[in-house]
Amino acid sequence: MDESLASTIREQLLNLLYEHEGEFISGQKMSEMLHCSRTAIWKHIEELRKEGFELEAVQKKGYRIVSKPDQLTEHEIKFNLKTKRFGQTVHSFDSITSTQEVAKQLAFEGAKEGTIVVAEEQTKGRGRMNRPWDSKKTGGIYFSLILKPKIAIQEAPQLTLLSAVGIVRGIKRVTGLNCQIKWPNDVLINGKKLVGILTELQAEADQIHSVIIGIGINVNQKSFPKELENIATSLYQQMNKKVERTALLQAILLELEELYEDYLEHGFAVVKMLWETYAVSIGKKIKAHTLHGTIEGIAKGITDAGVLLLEDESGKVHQIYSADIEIASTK
Ligand code: BT5
Repeated sequence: MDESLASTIREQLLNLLYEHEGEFISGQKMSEMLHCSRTAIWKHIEELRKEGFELEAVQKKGYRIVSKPDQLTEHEIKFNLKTKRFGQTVHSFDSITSTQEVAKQLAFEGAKEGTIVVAEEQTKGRGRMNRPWDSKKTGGIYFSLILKPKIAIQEAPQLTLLSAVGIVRGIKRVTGLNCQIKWPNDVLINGKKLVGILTELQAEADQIHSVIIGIGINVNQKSFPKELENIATSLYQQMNKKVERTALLQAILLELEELYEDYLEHGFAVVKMLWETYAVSIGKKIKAHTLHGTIEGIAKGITDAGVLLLEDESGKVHQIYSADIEIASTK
């Protein structure tokens, strides 16, 4: 059979099984609905089992989904996804250098806004300033979202803050956990880093062509390499149970889309307000390590552009555009 036809039948078969989740559907019915033989259905069922689906077969009743593999494939992500655009086009990979690189290329080639690139593993996952992002196949989510907002270049950092808010809300919705945001791009839980966000721009002559939001979430990792043990955490470590990554990704995409639509229509105000309710560093004594040196002071808040305001001992307020933040005390 033609390979693409086989994969469409398989996809339709999966949809049928999902739609009848919790109940049996007979082989006869499936073969009628999908216009193929019962032998073909049986072969596809076997293929799905090899992929990690647990499918129960009972004589005279048919087949039933017992459990599905927690894989971030296009089908899994798009099934029952409630968004309009975010995640409706998916490029998924088992292993890749960095989802950022592929997303950049796709954006350059005209990919639609909302397209995501997702991978089970990145061999060159990176953070800001080319720092490495631990992206092994140990249960994290690594994805990049392509945006094409009509905003000024200097407003683009607002999208990092918007992303952090969407992620915190998605995590809360699926797990019930409350995370905090550390300016500008860390999502923390109990003081340890759970999520990193990397915002990269493609622009020409003052005009944004696309913004690629790269998001790495520690979900089901049971442990981390030595150098990260004290600073990183995963949802699994926090809850002592596995989290379904597809459901989490879907919830985050939905939160991000809602915030983004509001942002494009009404501006940064709502995101700013929400961001401040989740922010951990505001009002605290912090050290901002910038490319030009370290400034110490009290974090006063963020401006309407998403810039951090830091008041030093002399009362001078510095505008911080980019830095690594160290929270010096709980004052
Ligand atoms: C970030 O950088 O936090 C942004 C990370 C973005 C990763 C995503 S994954 C999908 C997409 N594709 C990519 O290639 N990247 C994006 P930064 O603030 O510079 O933090 C980097 C620092 O976080 C490292 O120097 C480590 O100290 C720490 N780190 C590395 N891996 C980590 C992990 N898995 N969990 C927590 N901390 C980690």
